[in-house]
Amino acid sequence: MMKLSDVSAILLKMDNIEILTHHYPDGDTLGSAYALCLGLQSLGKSARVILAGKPADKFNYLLNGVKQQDFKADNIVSVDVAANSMLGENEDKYIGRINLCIDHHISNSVTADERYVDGEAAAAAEIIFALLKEMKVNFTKEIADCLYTGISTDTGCFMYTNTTPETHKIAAELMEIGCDFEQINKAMFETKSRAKLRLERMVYDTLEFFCNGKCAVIYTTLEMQSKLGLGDDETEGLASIPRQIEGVLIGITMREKQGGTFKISVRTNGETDACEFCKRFGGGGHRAASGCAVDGSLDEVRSRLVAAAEEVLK
Ligand SMILES: [Mn+2]
Repeated sequence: MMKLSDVSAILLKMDNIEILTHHYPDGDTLGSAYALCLGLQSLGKSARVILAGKPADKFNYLLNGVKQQDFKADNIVSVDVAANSMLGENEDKYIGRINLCIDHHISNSVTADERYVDGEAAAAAEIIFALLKEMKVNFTKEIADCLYTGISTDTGCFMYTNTTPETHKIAAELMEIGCDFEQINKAMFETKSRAKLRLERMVYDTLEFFCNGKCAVIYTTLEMQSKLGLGDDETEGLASIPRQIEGVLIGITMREKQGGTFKISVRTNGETDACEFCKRFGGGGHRAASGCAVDGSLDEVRSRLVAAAEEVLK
C-alpha cells in the first residue's frame, strides 16, 4: 500500500485540482474535501470542490475561507468516495479521469490511477488531517472546523465502534487549534427542522420487526417527502433509529428515490457485519454502518432485504 508520504508527494506535484465528493454528501466527504481544498489553496495551488448533489444548508460554514477559483482542471482527487456509483451525477463525467482516490472504506473500488485506502481511519477526515500535516499545511480554524465535522459526523459524535484513541487525539488537536466543536456538534446532532420531526413521526409508524426481533426496518417514501415538503437531503439521519431498539442486530432504513429505487442504510450491533450484508446488493461501507441501493417496489425491496437479513443472522 502507498504510504501517506507518497500521497503527499503526489498532491504536492499537482495543480489545478478538482476534489470530488460522494453523492448525498455528508459531513465527512464535505469536511474532507473542503479541508483539502483549503490546504491546497494555502500552498498556492488552484483547487475547487465538485459536489454531487446539493448539501444541506447546515454545512454552509464549511465553505468559510474557501477561495472561488477559475481554472481548467488538470488533476482529479476523490475523497470519501467508496465506489464509482457513489459519484452520482458526476460518475459519467469523471470515471476514468480520477488521479488519486483517498478513502477509509475497506470495500473501496473506485477506478483511479492511485488509491490510498485506510480502513482503520474512522473518517476520511482523519486521513486528510495526517496528509495536510505531511504536506506542512498551516492548520487554520477553518481547516480545523472542516476536519472536526468529518470526524464527529462519521463517528456519531464519537460513539460508534470506529472511534479510536487516534480519533480522540486528532479531535483534541483540532480543539486546540480552535474549532467550534460545540456549535458543530449542536448543528449536526442536536438540531432538526419541524418538517424533519414530522417525518420522524411518520417513519416510526412504518417500523416493522423481522427475524424474531433481531431485524428492524423503517422507510420513507417520495409521497411522505412531498407531503412534508422535504428535500432529499432532509431525509438523512434516520438510519440510527432502528439500531437503537433493544434486541435489534440489523437496523435497516429504506429511502425511496426517484426512478423506482431505494437507498438502503444498514446499521448493525455486535458481531453482525453491515458491509457483508450490503455487498450482497452491490454496496458496501463499514462493519457497523453500510449502504446500498436496491431497485423495485417497497414490498419487493423489503422482502429481499429481510431474506438477506435472515441469512446473515443464521
Ligand atoms: Mn466517511
